[in-house]
Amino acid sequence: MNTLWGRATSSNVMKVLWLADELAIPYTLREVGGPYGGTDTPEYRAMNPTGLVPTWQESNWSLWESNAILRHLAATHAGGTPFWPPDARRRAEIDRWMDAQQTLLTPAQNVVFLGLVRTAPEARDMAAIRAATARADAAWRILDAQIARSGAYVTGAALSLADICWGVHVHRWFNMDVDRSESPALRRWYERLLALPAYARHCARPLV
Ligand SMILES: N[C@@H](CCC(=O)N[C@@H](CS)C(=O)NCC(=O)O)C(=O)O
Repeated sequence: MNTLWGRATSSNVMKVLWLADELAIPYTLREVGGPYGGTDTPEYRAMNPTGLVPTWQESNWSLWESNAILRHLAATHAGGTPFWPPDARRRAEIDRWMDAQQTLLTPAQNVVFLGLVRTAPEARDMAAIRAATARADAAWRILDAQIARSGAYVTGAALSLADICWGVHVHRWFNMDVDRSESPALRRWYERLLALPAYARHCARPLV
């Protein structure tokens, strides 16, 4: 039996919820992290020494880092191939955008999201939030240009793991009160994602 350890309000957990839904992978959700706690126990740290979520567990084997979990699930379940095709160049292009979500987007967007959504107004560092908004906007402009070139999805005509990695964040981006550049291709892509039942279920939630 599979167990997903995490909380549904986490963007990195949303990635796994979304893909598991697309591929009809069965699992039990064990709520840990954030207000649930439970990530400081020796048992949890033995599975995931970072103490973060998500962790994916298959009987006596477990895996952490959300993007590694996505690759593992796509590689081991029916229907996963279009999300992470075996062709080396196609796979590298998807991996590149997955890495860019972690290294380019998230360090900036996290400051904005945590500052505006999870920090009381009187405690906000607005200078830091404004600077991070500019960096996040630059990352989204890069993706906007990419989607304008590639067509429907991040790396082409088909939904892939790259869309999952950036897609969990675009709902937050369009629903925070921030200065955003015009990004028509990004907006059309977001609307395309909203039409996917698994995205609507797990990712298009009120921001908390
Ligand atoms: N690079 C890691 C980052 C994991 C991470 O930062 N998770 C956040 C939630 S999105 C977390 O665990 N926060 C503390 C908590 O929820 O207790 C991944 O992609 O899995």
